[in-house]
Amino acid sequence: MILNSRLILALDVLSRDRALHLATALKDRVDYVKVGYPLILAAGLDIVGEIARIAPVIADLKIADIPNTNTLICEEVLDSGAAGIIAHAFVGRDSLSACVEAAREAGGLVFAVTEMSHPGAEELMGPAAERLARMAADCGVDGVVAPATRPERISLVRSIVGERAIISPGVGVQGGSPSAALKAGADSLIVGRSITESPNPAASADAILREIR
Ligand code: 3DU
Repeated sequence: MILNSRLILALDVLSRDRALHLATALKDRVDYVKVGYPLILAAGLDIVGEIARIAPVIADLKIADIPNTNTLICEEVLDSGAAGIIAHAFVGRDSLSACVEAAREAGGLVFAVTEMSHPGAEELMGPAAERLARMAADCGVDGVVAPATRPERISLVRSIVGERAIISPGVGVQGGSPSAALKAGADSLIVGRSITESPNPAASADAILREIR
């Protein structure tokens, strides 16, 4: 995994042109560009390959299906140029292992979601997060996604996943602090709207980079 700037851009915009413009403007400030349903549904799967020619792409499809369907989804998105995928852990060991195997075949990275950053995640995911993190590590994921909105949860997940990467969304608009998330044990921050909706995305990215250096 690339850990230079420790910033992953969440490119949740709905226009192909805007996506390509932002990826180009920010490529030297971020390690990966995370592309998910909003952009892929709006611009088509080819956008993954187009962005991948600018910066490495993590496809955030939060894959959560039976093993066979997970394999098919992973193969499609990895074939289209993604360097990594994000899958849900809660679906179970067999489903997550299917994603790990597909990623290995393609030479890609796989990250498992253990607990999400929004308030609703405290309802069901929070109480299960430690078990999910343990299972994800057992399955051989490259990393996990843990909430920057709850730095203490990042520390807990770190104690479970050891050297595996922790990537953390939830800073900025969702209220999390970039430096607190890294101090708690995150390796990289996933940041979307604080950058993409800024009048000056590059300056906003630079402000985060200054804070975490
Ligand atoms: O709140 P932001 O605009 O910085 O975007 C955060 C991104 O990370 C967004 O793409 C969202 O779908 C993703 N994400 C979470 O916010 C929380 C999670 O637990 C997992 C992914």
